[in-house]
Amino acid sequence: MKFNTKTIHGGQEPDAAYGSVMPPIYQTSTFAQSTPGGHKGFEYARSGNPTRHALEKSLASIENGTYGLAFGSGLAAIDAILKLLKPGDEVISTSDLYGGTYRLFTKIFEDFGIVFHLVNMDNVEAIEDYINTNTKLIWVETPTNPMLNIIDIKGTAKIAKKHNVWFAVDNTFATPYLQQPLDLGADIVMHSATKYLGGHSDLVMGALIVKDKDLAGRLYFIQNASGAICGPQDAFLALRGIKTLHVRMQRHCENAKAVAEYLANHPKIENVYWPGFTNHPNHNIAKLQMKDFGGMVSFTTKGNNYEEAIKIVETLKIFTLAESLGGVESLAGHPASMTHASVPKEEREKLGIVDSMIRLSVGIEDEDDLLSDLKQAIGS
Ligand code: P1T
Repeated sequence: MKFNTKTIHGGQEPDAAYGSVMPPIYQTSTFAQSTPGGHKGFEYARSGNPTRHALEKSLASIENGTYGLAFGSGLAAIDAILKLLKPGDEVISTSDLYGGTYRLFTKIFEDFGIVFHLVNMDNVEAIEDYINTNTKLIWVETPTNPMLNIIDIKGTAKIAKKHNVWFAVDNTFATPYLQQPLDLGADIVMHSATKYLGGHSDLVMGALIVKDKDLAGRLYFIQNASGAICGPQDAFLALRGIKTLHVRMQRHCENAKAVAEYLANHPKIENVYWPGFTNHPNHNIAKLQMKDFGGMVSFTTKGNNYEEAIKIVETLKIFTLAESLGGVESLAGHPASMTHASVPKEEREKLGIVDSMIRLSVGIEDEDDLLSDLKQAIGS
């Protein structure tokens, strides 16, 4: 089955009870048993719920995995991966990360004795310098949030395999429409399903997808033991969102290209970050491992003018100033004060997340309206 069919049918069958084409929302905490242990596959809704199960099968299908797990948020999904580790274990991660992931690493798990090496992965061979016998996990976000750097998934997978460490990819920005990390050698794919998978800014959810049975069993054990599951209503909404992922992504990519090109030619804009530019430092890897360049664009104002950036985000009308991304509607964010406020200013600036940076999640509205909105907000 091809991807555009999998989003609609992958892992899905009409419901066994009445043949409903969409799975019912099983809004229940528990399931009747005829005798202790005598149930129809579900006993308690933290351990499993048929609506969540339908979503988990869809997730596994679209990422070319075997097992899917749905969580209450993207961070809950990352939290579950980190619980595979023990004090003293080490993680090598991209330095350029969603601020909440950085906070989870440095403010929670560091206190439990996990050691994090946050490194620039432009050259994946540099990863090997940090590998030792305690290394258990390589964590990659690609494209990164908000700098839109691209990390070589295949190259990283080779290093992970050589040293026998788990390799996880946060595929939130790309989605499986653009890249399928398990096919490129990753062990775990993670999503903030809050974003493109849900696609309509109406839920908060996380997802993990793996191929390996033993790893799936360990992650399921953590999901059930720690309990950060998603509810059935949200599972239903995510399933509905996934069914249009391919058509939405196509338009996100087209509109983002138009926005990036408009900004790159604007005299009041300093830098535009979008992996589709041939002069983007990782453009060649992006071309190799992604089908298109995604719906996210970041930029800075001329002379790193903070006041000008704030004026722009306040003046935009169709782009709503808000956290998050990946919904059908366009959003604008100010990473330094919003999504990346938990990264210390000095660290942020080293990564390029300056105070005049604006991050756009380009939606699927009419391209002309989006460009007009930017024009009226930025001026000429
Ligand atoms: O918000 P949550 O569903 O818990 O997902 C966390 C997360 C993980 N990984 C990436 C790449 C993300 O972008 C996020 C969440 N990001 C935002 C809320 C944001 O506006 O960037």
